[in-house]
Amino acid sequence: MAKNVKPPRESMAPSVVSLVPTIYGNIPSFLGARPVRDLRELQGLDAVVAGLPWEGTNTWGSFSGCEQTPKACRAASVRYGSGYLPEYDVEVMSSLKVGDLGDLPTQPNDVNKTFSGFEKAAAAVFAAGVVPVFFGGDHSVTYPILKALSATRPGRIGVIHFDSHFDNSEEYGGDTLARSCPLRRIAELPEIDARKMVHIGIRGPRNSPSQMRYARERGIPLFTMAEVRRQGLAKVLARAQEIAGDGTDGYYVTVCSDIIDHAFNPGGPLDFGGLTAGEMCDTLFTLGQGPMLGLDLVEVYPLADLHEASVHLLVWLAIYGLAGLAVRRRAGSQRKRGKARRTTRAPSRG
Ligand SMILES: [Mn+2]
Repeated sequence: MAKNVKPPRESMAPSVVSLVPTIYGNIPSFLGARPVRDLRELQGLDAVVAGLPWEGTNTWGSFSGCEQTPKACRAASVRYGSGYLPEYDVEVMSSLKVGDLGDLPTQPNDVNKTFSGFEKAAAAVFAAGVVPVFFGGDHSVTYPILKALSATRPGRIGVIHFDSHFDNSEEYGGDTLARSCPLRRIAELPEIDARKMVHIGIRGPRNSPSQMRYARERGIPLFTMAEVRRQGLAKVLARAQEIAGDGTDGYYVTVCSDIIDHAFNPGGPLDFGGLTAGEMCDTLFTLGQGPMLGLDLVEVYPLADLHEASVHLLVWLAIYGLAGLAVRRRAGSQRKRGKARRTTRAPSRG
């Protein structure tokens, strides 16, 4: 690292790449976050970014390469300096202690070994009380994460799922851990109450009647995209927070990029009629301000991503989610300070 190079003082200035710590090879850490080389270094962090560079069974033609998304997102994040959002006057990197755990190891051709590694690392993140932001990978990666999270808080986890698809198939070509199956595997976990899961934005002809039946049978609340348009997004989000937060310690948010209309998501799946990019940014800012226990962003294909538009979009979504978390933490510490002041000022009753 060049010693005579000064870091940019303007938070909007792209970080001087030579000053951003690398996470591996020549890949910078996410928004210049502190690299976390050992799970013991998680203590004291507010949030941690981690890559889940896994692609299992392919369910449609050329949609692949999503194991490259985490490193593409890290490289793209350099454009956003410290992650400042003027519309909310929040600067992510000065408001939160964020680490970058790098990419979790995978074992090609051994999904079980790979997922048990993901689960173990996620368990350490949750045990340290740190909010993870995971970059997939395909959507199957959400299952080991929820397995780890629900084990720490049996029966007390909500799940808010944004997707054009149910992703609740029993199997795909004999693979029960394929990208079209994770929501079913999650609903089957004994520590998960399926009625505290919520599907939002489901639409279009890449779904099947049996998937709809499964959601109904298990009592998983469903807001199709038609329903989102009818009620309005704000109302649906408020209702989803109520459902996923009812009697739980909080909710986990999983986002398939095809919740967003393909017009805004050229490097994601070909699904139309979805949310705009801006609507999804605001959505994550809103959910981040609630008891969000973790977030994943999955199914972007860098090899098909013209101008890296979808990769940048995922970075934006992560920043908006983290900004929401920053607002929540700020409100929390103000409450704590207020309480401490009241306690010191309170007249002695002894
Ligand atoms: Mn999807």
